[in-house]
Amino acid sequence: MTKVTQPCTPFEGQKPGTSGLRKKTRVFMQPGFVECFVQSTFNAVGGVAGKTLVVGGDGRYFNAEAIQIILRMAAANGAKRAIVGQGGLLSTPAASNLIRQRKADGGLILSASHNPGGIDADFGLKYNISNGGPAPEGVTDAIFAQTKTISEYHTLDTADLDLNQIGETALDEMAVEIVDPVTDYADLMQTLFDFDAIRALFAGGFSLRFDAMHAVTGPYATAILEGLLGAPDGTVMNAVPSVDFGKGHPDPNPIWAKPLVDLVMGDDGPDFAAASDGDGDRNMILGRGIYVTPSDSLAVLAANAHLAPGYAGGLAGVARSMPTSRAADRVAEAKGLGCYETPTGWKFFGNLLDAGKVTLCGEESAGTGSDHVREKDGLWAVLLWLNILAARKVSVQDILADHWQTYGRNYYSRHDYEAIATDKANALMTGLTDRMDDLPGTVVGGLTIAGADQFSYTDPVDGSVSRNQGLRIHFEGGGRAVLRLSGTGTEGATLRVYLERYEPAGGDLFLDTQDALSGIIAATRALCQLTETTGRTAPDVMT
Ligand code: G16
Repeated sequence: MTKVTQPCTPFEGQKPGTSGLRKKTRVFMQPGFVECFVQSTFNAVGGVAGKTLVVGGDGRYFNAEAIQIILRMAAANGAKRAIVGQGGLLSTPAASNLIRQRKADGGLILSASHNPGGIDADFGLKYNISNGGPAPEGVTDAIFAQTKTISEYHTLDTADLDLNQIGETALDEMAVEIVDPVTDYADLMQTLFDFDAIRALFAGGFSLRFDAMHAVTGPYATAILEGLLGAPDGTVMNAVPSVDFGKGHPDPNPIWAKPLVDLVMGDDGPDFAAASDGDGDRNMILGRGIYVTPSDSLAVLAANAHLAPGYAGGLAGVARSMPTSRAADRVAEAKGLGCYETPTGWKFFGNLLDAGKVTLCGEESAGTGSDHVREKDGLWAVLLWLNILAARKVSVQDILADHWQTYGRNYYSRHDYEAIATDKANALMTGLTDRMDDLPGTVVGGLTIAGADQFSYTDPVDGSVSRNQGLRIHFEGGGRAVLRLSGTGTEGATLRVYLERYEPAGGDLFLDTQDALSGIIAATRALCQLTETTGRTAPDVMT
C-alpha cells in the first residue's frame, strides 16, 4: 500500500451551495474532480491527521466509487478512523447522529438530496463538522478558497475495500469500521418517542403508507415502522434503495410523489401517509384527504411536541428559514417561546441548536428537525407525527382544522420555475433588487406594497452576517412574497417564489390554497415581470 502525492490543477466552480457541492454526476466523475474537492476540504479544516471521520451517502450512482476515493485519501492524509455505513449507505440524519454519538471530528456525506440519480443526473458531496451539522459558511468559504489553489492531493495506491462486510478492517494505518446504518439511528428514535403508544395505534388498525422513493430511507423505515412498531408488511413502499431511485425523482412533494398523494385523496386512502427524499432528511406529511404544507407541519409539531417523551419538558424555542411561512411564529408567540428567522440552509440552525436557543427547526423545503441531530430528519418528523396522532387519537384533518381554528391559517405555496437561463434569472432578480427602495406605496395587481427589503441575517450566537438571502415584498393586509434563486440546482437557475397570506381564526380557513393566494400570485408575477423576463407562463412545481 503506497502513499502517492498526485499533482492536480484546480477545477472551476467547486463552490459549495446551500448544501455542499452539487453537480451533474459526470462532472464529479472527471478524473481528479472528487480528489481536488476532498483534499481542499481536508486542507480547509486543518488536515485530518489523527481524526475520525464518518463517511456515507444515499446510494446513488457513483456513491460507492466516490467513497473508495475518499477512504484512500483519508488514510493517506493520516486519518485515524473512518466509520462507514454498510454498502456505503447512511441517511443524512443517521450520518449526523453517528458523528455525534461517536464523537467524530467530522463527516463526508455523499448526496444530491432530492435531485435524481444516475450517470446523467446529479451527485453531491458535503462536509459536516463535529456537531454533526453541515459546515457553516466560514468553513465552506475556506473550502472554496482551497479549491482555487489546490496543486496536489494525497492518496493510496491500493485496491477497493469491501464495504458490505460489517466489522473493522484497515487501510494503511487508518481503521475502517463498517457499521449497520440503521442501528444507532433506531436506538436514538426510541429515546424520543413513545413506541408503545405508536405500536398500539397500529395494532388498533390505523393505516400508514410511507414512500421511501427507492432511496436511502427504505431500510430505516422498514426496520422502524414495520419491524419495531409492527406496522403491516408493505406499509413502506419503494423500500429498496437503487442507484437511480427507480428512475424517479426522490423529492417528496405533491408533484414527484403524486401516486402517494392520489392514494390519500381517495375515499379508502390510508389514515396517514408520508414520503422522504434521496438522503432521508426531507419529509412530506399527508392525512386522508389532506396535504400538510411543511410550514404547517412545523407549526403543528411545535404546538404538540410535548406529547412525545423526548420533548415532554417543552421546547426552548423554534427556528424557521425566512421563506418558510410564519405559522410557527404564532405558536411560539402563544407559548412564549423564542422564535428565530434564518436564511435558507440547515447550516444556519446549527449555532442556535448548539446554544440551546431552539429545540425545533423547519423549512418550507420539506425539512423539519430538532436538537436530536444537526440535520433535518424525515423519518423523525414522521415518528413525531405518529406519536402525536397516537396521543390525540384524532385524524390529521382534525389536527389541522383545530390548529387553524386556534392560531389562524397561513395560506402558503412555493412556485418553482426550473432551469431558467441563468442570465434571465439574474436579470429578473437584479431588476427587482434595483427597484426595492421605490416599491413601498406602489400598487400592483390591486395590492399595495407596504414594504420591500433584501433579507440579511446576523447570527445571534457568533455575530456572523449573511447578506443577500432573498427579496421580501410585504403587501398591505399581511400578505408576503419572497423571491430567491435556489442554491441546490445543477442546471441553469431555479427561481423560487414563496407566497403567503394570513387568515385569522374564525375567517375563511378552508379555501383552496392557490385560490386563497391568487391575488398575491398575480401581483408578484406582474411586479417582477416574470413572463416578460423569463418566458415562463406557469411554475414547474407548486408545493
Ligand atoms: C437543502 C438545504 C435546505 C434548503 C434546501 C433548498 O436541502 O439543506 O436547508 O432549504 O436545500 O435550498 P434551495 O432553495 O437553495 O434550493 P437538501 O434536502 O437539498 O439538502
